[in-house]
Amino acid sequence: MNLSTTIAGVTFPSCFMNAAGALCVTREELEALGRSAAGAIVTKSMTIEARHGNPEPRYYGFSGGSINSMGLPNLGYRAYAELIPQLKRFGKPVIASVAGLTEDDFPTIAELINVAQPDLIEVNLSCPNIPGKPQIGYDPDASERVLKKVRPKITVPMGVKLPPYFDPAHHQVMGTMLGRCGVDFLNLINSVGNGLVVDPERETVVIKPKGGFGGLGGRLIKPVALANVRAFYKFFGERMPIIGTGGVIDGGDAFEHFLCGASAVQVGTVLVEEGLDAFQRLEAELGAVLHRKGYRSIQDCRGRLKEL
Ligand code: ERO
Repeated sequence: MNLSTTIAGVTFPSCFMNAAGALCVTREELEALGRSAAGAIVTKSMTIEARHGNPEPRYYGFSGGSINSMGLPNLGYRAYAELIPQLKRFGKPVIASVAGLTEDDFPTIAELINVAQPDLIEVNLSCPNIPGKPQIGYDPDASERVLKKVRPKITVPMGVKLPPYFDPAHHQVMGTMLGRCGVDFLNLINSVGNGLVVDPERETVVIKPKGGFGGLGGRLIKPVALANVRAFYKFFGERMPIIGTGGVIDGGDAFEHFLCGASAVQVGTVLVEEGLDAFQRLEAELGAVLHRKGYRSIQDCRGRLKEL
């Protein structure tokens, strides 16, 4: 089965890739992604300075998914700028995920990273885990300022990783704003921010930072992710490629993302829990679903969700 896909003119050999944050901080992890069956190498969101991140424990997996408050551990943008040309030798697209602790960090990082020529740059406006820093993606004016500063600094396609929205009014406001900023693709969604998981036996929270509050991922967020993919797909139609992220545990979950309008999917929790072998399993499972349903490619089923 042909599981290749295209995002903003860039061809991916497989529609499955890691979500920024999952097994993609160090050189070793990024090279392992290069050798794996993943369709791309996505870097951890990078800041100006290298960061150790928040105190541990900061990730917790449970039956419903995961909660994390990693706090942006990363090597710093200069290190990723040096690594990217080497990562491109694996022959699959490299997506550089750019974050920042201030609005001005974003264009600074994007400009140098662009020199390294990743295939695409993803602007992460949705980190939920920096104490005292609200998610930029929940402020349309701040989001517009950042995107308009980044756009002229880069020559590769620019995408935006957004937090989940829970009201159609917010999809409209953000969609209208994104249409003014030269955005080439969307990644929907980042983790569902500031959830709380409780261990009732120990009567404790399960992660240390921020009193136990953290971003939720995995199985339990799939309906929220699908709703955001669908809402933005309906807003933009075919002209805005979407990477669906959230709740992809098996090939059937990926198929649901494609029906809602995604062109590719990213996996976070399942990758952390299962390791890189997850990619081959997901590809086999999706191939079987598409074959059983008579589709020959992802493009064949993309956006075809029926309403009642
Ligand atoms: O804590 C983090 O490093 C982090 N966790 C997430 O779930 N999403 C993020 O975007 C992120 C950091 C940018």
